[in-house]
Amino acid sequence: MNTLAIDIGGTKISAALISRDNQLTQHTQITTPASASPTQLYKALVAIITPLKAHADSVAVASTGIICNGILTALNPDNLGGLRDFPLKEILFELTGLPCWLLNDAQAATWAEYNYRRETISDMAFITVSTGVGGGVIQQGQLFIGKRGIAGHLGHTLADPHGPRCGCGRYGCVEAIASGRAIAAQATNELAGKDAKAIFAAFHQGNPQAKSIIERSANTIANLVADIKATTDADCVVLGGSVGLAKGYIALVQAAMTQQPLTLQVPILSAHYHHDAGLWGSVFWARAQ
Ligand code: ADP
Ligand code: BMX
Ligand code: ZN
Repeated sequence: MNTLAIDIGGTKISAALISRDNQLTQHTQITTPASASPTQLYKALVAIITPLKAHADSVAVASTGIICNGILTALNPDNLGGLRDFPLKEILFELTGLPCWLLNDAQAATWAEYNYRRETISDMAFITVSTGVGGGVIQQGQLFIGKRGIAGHLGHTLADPHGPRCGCGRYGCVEAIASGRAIAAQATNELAGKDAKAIFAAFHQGNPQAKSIIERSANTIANLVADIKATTDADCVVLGGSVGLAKGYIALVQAAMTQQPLTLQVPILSAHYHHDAGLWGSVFWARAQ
């Protein structure tokens, strides 16, 4: 039998079946509803779960937002239509009748990436640069979740007190400068209205504005990595998410890292599970419970 793994992000919802012997099949993906109202999210979950549920005996979910006691609340409501107190676990059980395990998306991806490296490291952090900027921290082999599920929300640490307002209500969060949404929001003139993917394409064609926005994002992430090193003495920091995995991005973060004091430098690696780190992590987490 399989676990039905679901990853709910601010841009896309993906799902797959993952068997006991780690075969991933039936990978599907839909766009996260723009408003993500409770009704819209419910409909999206029905659409993604219905074709797969008959082949599963459990459900593992990685979701953007704060997950506490199976309830989902956005920290940055701009990224998920202002969802509050969405009873995700209850709804999944209602839709499948199967046991369900839930984790924040970046915490789940952190758990997957740690498990891949657990023979050689004990302390690491993961950063997803995606719709938002998510994170997770492992110390001595333990994933930090926190009593309220907030631990590791690294995207809402301060990058620039004079920076733009973040959807969480704070000014100058890492997420408000470095995320895919923030990259798009900074674009003007010939790049106005383009998404982060298109801005990366312009960057690779030599567009100076795209270069400056993407370098600002990468510099901000490099500063965050140095903060993580100073706080946790991590053995490495792993990057994921569609911006984090975009061609050339990690090299920019690594280059910015060389400007940091040597003691605060740390190896920056690309996610082994690529775009599926959340799916794998949620399943590994469910098995470990
Ligand atoms: P989610 O946040 O739903 O997990 P992603 O990790 O795909 O989804 O992140 C979505 C963000 O990544 C969007 O801002 C999108 O424009 C950007 N993006 C998607 N594909 C690429 C790409 N190939 N290169 C750069 N940015 C990308
Ligand atoms: C936001 C926050 C985090 C999430 C991160 C990455 C919400 C809805 N999400 O900081 O919980 O881990 O984005 O999420 O408040 P993604 O949607 O970019 O994958
Ligand atoms: Zn914030």
